[in-house]
Amino acid sequence: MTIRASTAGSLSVLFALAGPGAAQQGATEPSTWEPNYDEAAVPAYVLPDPLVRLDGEGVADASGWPVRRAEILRLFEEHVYGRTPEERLDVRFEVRSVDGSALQGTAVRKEVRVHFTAAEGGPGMDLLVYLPSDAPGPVPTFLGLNYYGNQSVHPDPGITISTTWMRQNDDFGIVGNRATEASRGVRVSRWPVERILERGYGVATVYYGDIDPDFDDGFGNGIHPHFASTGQGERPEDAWGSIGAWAWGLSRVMDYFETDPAVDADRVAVMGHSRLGKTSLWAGAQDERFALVISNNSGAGGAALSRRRFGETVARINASFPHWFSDRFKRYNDREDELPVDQHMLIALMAPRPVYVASAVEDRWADPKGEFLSALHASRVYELFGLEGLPASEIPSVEVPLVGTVGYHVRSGGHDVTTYDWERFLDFADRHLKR
Ligand code: GTR
Repeated sequence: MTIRASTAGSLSVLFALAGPGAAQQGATEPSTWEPNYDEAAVPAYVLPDPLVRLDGEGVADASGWPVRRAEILRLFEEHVYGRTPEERLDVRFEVRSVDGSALQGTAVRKEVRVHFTAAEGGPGMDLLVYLPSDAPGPVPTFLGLNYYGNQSVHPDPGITISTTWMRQNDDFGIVGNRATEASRGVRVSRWPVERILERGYGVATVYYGDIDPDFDDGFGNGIHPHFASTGQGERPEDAWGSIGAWAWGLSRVMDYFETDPAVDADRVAVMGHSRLGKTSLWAGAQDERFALVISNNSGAGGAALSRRRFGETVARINASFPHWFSDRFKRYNDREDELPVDQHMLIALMAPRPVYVASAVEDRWADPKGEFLSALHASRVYELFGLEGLPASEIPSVEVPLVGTVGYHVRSGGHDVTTYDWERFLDFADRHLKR
C-alpha cells in the first residue's frame, strides 16, 4: 500500500497491487461467475476523498463537514441506493399488547402495529419490543430487522406469529411462504434477548418483509407503490429500491420510539446483518437520530469497498438482487472506479456518531478486509471532530476488537450473527451510550 498526495493536497490512498482481476471481468450471470478471493488480483484503485468537495475545496475542520456530508449523502442517493421520497405517509402507531411480566418477569414485551397509511386494515409493520422490567428510566435500545418474522427471534409464546409472505424454509417452519408455530425461536442464536436485557438495553425488531417483500416484483408490493412515482412502471433511474425501503421502515420505528417514554430515543443503536447490515448503514446515514450504527457482515453495497472487487462485486449483486439498489447503480457494473463514492464514505456519514463494523474471517464473499478498510478510511472524518476513529492501520487478528469512535472486529467462523458479535456490540454501546 502506498499513500500519495491527491491534487487537493490531502491524502488519498492507492493500493498498488497486481493488475486488474481478470476473474471479475465479463459475465456476472450467477451460474457462471467466479468471485475473486486472491488478494494479489485486487486491482489498483484510488478512493474518492471524503474530505474533498466536488468543487475541489478541502474540508479543514468540523465546521466544513455539514456541506460535504450533504454532498456525499446526495451522491449515495443518486448513484447507489436511490432517493428516499420526501413525501410523508400518514403513519400511525397502535400499541396492540403490553405484557409487564414477560420472560419470567424479567421483561416488558410490547407489540406495536405501525400502520403505514390512514386506511383501516391497510399496510403496516409489526414491531416487537423487549425492555428490561427493572429499568430505572428510559432505556437505550438496539433496533434491528429480522429475516423470518418476530416469532423467530425468541420462543416466547406471547409473540404474534407473522402472517406476511416470507422465503420458504422447511428447516425454519416456513411453509407455503408463511410462518408456522414451528418457526418460533428458530433464530434465537442471532438474538440473545435475555443477555441484551441483562446488560441494561432494550431490543426491538421488525420482520423486513413487512416493509418490502424481498423479491423482484417490479415494486408492486411493499411500501413503494404508496409513494408517487416510485411504484410499478416507469421509475426514475435514481428511484429507491428495497434497501431504501427497509431503511425507511427503521426510521418509522424511530418515530414510534420518540412517542414511547420507556425507550430512550436519543440512545438507539441500529444493527443489521448482511443485506440488513447494508440497510442499517443506509438508515444511519440518512437518519441522524440513530445514535449508534452497527454493520454485521454487510459486505458489498454495505461496509465493503466496491473498488476492491473481492468476493461479491457491484455487477454480481445487481445481477442477483436487481431490486435492492437504484437502477443507476447498475451503470457501475464492472466500472467501480467511475463511482463518485465508495463505501468508506457511507461509514463517514455516521460521523461523529459511533459506528461499528463486524466481519467474519470465513465470510470472504463479504470481503472482511474491504470492510475493515472502509472503517479505517472513514476515520479521518472522525478526526475532524477531535475523535479517535479506528485505532489501527492494519486489519487486526481474529477476535481482537478495535474500539475507537469507529469500532471493528473480525471473528472466526462464517456469515452469521453470534454471541461473540453481540458481546462486542454491547461493549461498544456501554462505551458510547451508557450514562
Ligand atoms: C447474499 C448476498 C449478500 C448478502 C447476503 C444476505 O446472497 O449476495 O450481499 O446480502 O445474501 O443478505 O444474507
